[in-house]
Amino acid sequence: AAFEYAPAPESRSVVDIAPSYGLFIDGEFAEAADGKVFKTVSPSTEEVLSEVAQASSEDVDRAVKAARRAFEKWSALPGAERAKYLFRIARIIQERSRELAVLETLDNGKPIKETRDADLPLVAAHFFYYAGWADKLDHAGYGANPRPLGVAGQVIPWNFPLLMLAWKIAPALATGNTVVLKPAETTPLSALFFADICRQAGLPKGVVNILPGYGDAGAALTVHPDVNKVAFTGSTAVGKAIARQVAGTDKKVTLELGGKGANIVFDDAPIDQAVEGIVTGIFFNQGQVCCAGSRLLVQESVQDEVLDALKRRLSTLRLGDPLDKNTDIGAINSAEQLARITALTETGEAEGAERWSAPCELPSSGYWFAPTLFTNVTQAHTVARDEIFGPVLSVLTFRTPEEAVAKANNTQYGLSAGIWTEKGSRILAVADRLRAGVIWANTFNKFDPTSPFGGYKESGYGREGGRHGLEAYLDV
Ligand code: TXE
Repeated sequence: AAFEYAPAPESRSVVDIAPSYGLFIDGEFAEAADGKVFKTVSPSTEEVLSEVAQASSEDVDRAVKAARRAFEKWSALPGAERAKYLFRIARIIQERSRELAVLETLDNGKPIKETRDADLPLVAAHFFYYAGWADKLDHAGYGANPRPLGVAGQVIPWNFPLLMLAWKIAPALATGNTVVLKPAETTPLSALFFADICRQAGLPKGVVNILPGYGDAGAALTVHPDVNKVAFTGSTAVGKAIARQVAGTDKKVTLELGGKGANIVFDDAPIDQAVEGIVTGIFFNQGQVCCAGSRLLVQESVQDEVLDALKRRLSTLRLGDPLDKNTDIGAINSAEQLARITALTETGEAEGAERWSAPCELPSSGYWFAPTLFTNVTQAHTVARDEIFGPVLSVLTFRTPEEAVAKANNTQYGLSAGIWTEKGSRILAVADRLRAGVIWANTFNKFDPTSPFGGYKESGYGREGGRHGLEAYLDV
């Protein structure tokens, strides 16, 4: 096949990316039935990293058949035996975490600091955590002997490719289901490395199948008659389309969709700490986070102080080569996503919101966007309502806790929120009235496999993580 493959500079020599990859079906790497391939590029340089087989509905059918065959044996294994495989996978992830972190950074564009310190430790932690449940399902509170559903069709996005895979695959396998997973088209590589890890761990053939491809393959997977459970993380539009398609079937569905999280800063908050939390809330992973704190609600009396400190802090962030350990802000994942962010910020300016961008030089190749704030924002502005999914923070103000709650809840979404205050009683009172699945107090974007995660309203339904995450994969 014709492809361009740039030999790796020294910094990437920890990971050996092959010039081409197949689909992973029934324990083997295979070409797509129609022979189609697509290229995956590094968003920070636009170099082609590899050429990957592109699944079609025929491949989906092959993979679902393999997963169905594997289900009979896998679901009949004692939980303690399934746990051994999951523990083994978790340990191999730890052993290969340097390689996986570099790979994820190359394919996604996010800083190595994040993949090394956040993504990879969490990926391993999810496999360890759910491995621990595999032999304790009778004690999970779902009655004796809860049953797995069968074949899980899982479609994931590009913002946390390996972590979203872990959120989906670890609970599915622990509960005795088998999996066909489609990674996002811009980030297929870490899922294919994970396929290799499944082989290394001796996981029985067909228990995990990985199908790189586009939305058509995702759609074919979610509607496949022999898929019993659909798990989707991605845009609200596609989530709704999936819900419509599976309506009237017996498939169980969980959807984790968009968000427009409010980060609420009260006047008694420790300002320096809050500023760090605002930065983590919206600039972690370039803001490409479903639970990002993309709306800052700051109490009017401390607005100037918070914004001055925030602008000073943003001026110190280092944007550039994501493989550099000092980089804070990496590349936007794709040209399409950059275009979406650009269009929404242009709308913000056209509607009269005031734009400020951190002074930083953007590299000449790759997809980049400087950390940006919008002030003078009203609730009617597009930048206060639509998910931007980029490093763009919209700042609104409030006077009373009641007004803060009303504004925070004034959104179609309901995934996350943050509260910054010294008063414990206020944290509890405000959190109680926020319609969001995850609420952080005096911190933001903290994740843990023991905590259920998921949304209210148009952010979707179902929970992933924790004991609740088991329920999505069991007949109770
Ligand atoms: O999402 P898509 P995109 C939001 C965010 C972003 C916007 C668009 O606002 O700007 O969505 O991103 C697969 N049936 N989020 O276009 O298309 C697709 O191949 C089944 C928030 O990347 O939803 C990919 O694997 N699957 C979100 C996955 O769905 C389909 C994370 C997500 O892609 C499909 C990502 C179909 N008809 C984007 N069409 C979050 N919740 O974190 C596409 N796909």
